Amino acid sequence: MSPHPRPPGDEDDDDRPPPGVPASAVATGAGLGLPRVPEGYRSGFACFVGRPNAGKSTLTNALVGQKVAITSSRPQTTRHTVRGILHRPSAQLVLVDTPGLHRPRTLLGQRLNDLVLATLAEVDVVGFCLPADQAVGPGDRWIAEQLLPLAQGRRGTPLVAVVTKTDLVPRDRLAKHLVEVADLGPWADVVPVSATAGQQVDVVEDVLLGHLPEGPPMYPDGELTDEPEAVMVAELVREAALEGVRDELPHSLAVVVEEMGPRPAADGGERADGMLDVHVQLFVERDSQKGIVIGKGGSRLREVGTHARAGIEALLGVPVFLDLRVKVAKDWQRDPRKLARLGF
Ligand SMILES: Nc1nc2c(ncn2[C@@H]2O[C@H](COP(=O)(O)OP(=O)(O)OP(=O)(O)O)[C@@H](O)[C@H]2O)c(=O)[nH]1
Ligand SMILES: [Mg+2]
Repeated sequence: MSPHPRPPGDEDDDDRPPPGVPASAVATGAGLGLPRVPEGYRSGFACFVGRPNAGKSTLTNALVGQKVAITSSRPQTTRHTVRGILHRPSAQLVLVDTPGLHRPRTLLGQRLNDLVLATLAEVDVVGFCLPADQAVGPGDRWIAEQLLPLAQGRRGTPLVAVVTKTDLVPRDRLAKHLVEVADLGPWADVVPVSATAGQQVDVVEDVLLGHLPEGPPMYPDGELTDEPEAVMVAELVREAALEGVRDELPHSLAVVVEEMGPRPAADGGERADGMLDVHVQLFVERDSQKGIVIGKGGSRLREVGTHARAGIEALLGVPVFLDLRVKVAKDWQRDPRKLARLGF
């Protein structure tokens, strides 16, 4: 896994305007052979922040219309910034889903928080996600405090409070919650949404798009994410492995794709079905965890493999031979060298 996505604004993508070309030339496509951009076209970055488990990744996927970020009921599922891209006739919105902000207990936790705070500084609009089924707590107040300077700073980044999971609470409780959230900070908007019930997702979209500056698209039409395939594959395996594990284990899991390539046919040539060989390494922090992940006679690991393979085949569009191995990397969450090796 390589959780090193480019920060917003980092222009090393071939499809982006070449450096030194004035934005106006790009906007009209003048002399560059680029497609014409309609008058008033908007583009920019929005980032979702919030406590772990607030529903940021689920909302990102709902807005993009495809799974670009894994989700789970375990806190701290997201461990790197994931970009999902929305294409509209008059706008392009790059959504940056971030790890949940929390009180860090490990070096990994600290790194994740730092990553979120760095991302915040570079986006055009921030969506602060607060779950409707949980009272506004000290964690939310702390995040609101971190956001305040963004709104007051030179960029004057608009802050939108997004009250998630509205399907979980009755209307009167939601109304009270919305008032509490409104009092928490200088929000440009407060929007209630349920990503799983598909309620108000379009309103979130409209509100975020409304805060984007004018500018040309940054990604080619139809591109929904810039996550490398190997990262998405590793994430799908981690999502499957998170299912049904408890306590500390979700935090202790890390997944890396070791190798991915065409599976040769029996005669050594190419296979007609294009099957891929995918070798994946799962890391845990202790021997006891290794046993849990593998399960009795390998039963749990087989289930994880079956589940993950379905997702990977849907993503890549070819049959996949998935090989999963489990290894112990003792206390990797607290070890700078191991963190580096795992890409953090
Ligand atoms: N009922 C309901 N559940 C939701 C909704 N949105 C998310 N969830 C659930 O909430 C849990 C957490 O969702 P995620 O999207 O993974 O949350 P997150 O904020 O990305 O979490 P981290 O990556 O850990 O920070 C999952 O079990 C989701 O299915 C919603 O609108 N309604
Ligand atoms: Mg997430």
